[in-house]
Amino acid sequence: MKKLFYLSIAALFILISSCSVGAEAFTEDHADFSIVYDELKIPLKTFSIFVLPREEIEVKIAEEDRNQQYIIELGGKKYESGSSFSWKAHGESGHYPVTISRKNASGKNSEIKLNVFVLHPYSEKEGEYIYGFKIGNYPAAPADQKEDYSKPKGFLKIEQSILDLNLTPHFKVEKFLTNQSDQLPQFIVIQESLLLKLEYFLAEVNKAGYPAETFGIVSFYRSPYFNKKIGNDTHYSRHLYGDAVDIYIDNRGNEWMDDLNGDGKLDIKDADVLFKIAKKFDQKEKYADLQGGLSSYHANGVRGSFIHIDTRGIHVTW
Ligand SMILES: [Ca+2]
Ligand SMILES: [Ca+2]
Repeated sequence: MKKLFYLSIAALFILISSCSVGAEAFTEDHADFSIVYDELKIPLKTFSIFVLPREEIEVKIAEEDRNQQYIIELGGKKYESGSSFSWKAHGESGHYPVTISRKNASGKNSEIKLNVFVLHPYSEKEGEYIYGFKIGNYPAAPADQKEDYSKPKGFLKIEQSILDLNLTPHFKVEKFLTNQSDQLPQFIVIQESLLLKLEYFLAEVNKAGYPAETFGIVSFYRSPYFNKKIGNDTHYSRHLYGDAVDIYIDNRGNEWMDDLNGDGKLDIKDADVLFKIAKKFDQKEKYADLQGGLSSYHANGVRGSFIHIDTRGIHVTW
């Protein structure tokens, strides 16, 4: 009887410790295959893409994973292929979930959930507004960088119903709200490359010994109107184009950068911890396509220190 008692105590202990470990440990949440969309290779079990109404979408299976068949489930129908899937996006703006899974596989890593968001095309903007939300005016693109600085193709509408939705394993829609307004809906610009960089960088930060389940976000999308309003006089901030984000680590949940370097002070040295990891990140061959701008910023009266990262294509620091 006594033995049974000790056994159950031991079992309980194992149960409790495995639960707490499970709750804290960061997992990359990669599937056991990758898809390729718009030249981005995506291994994440949850990802999101942003397209125009009726746009042709092509999702490929990564070359090294084409040794078997895959099933895509979209619009209530299933299709099978060993290499790629093409379809036409819905004509109406909204959220259209798709799943891609390995055929005859049932493991929890054998499926990728792909959120297809059909954007509101830029042409729906009337004057400085889109459906009552102020955007302002995008500047004409500089002649030498037409592609990177052309007007966004469309806007993602953020409504209450999608706030809790995961765009990627560690970032929900609510993370990308803009400070421009505390009302919904909001309209933002968002790029897939930035989502991928956020997930890969979060994984690298964890590997570097700074555990975090997600990042706090100071600022993601800024409309030209809002960017000007908060005092930025640059017309070409990457924040206007949806591929820049200002981030910090906030495991304490007080919306302020944590004391990452453990010196008892909350200042730019904590942001510099992330800066160093981000610099190494941009130099890795594996992440060459996700390189971008990088800078750390001092805390001020209303927010803690943070770093800016983006995916402009070249590594530049300031
Ligand atoms: Ca904090
Ligand atoms: Ca510190």
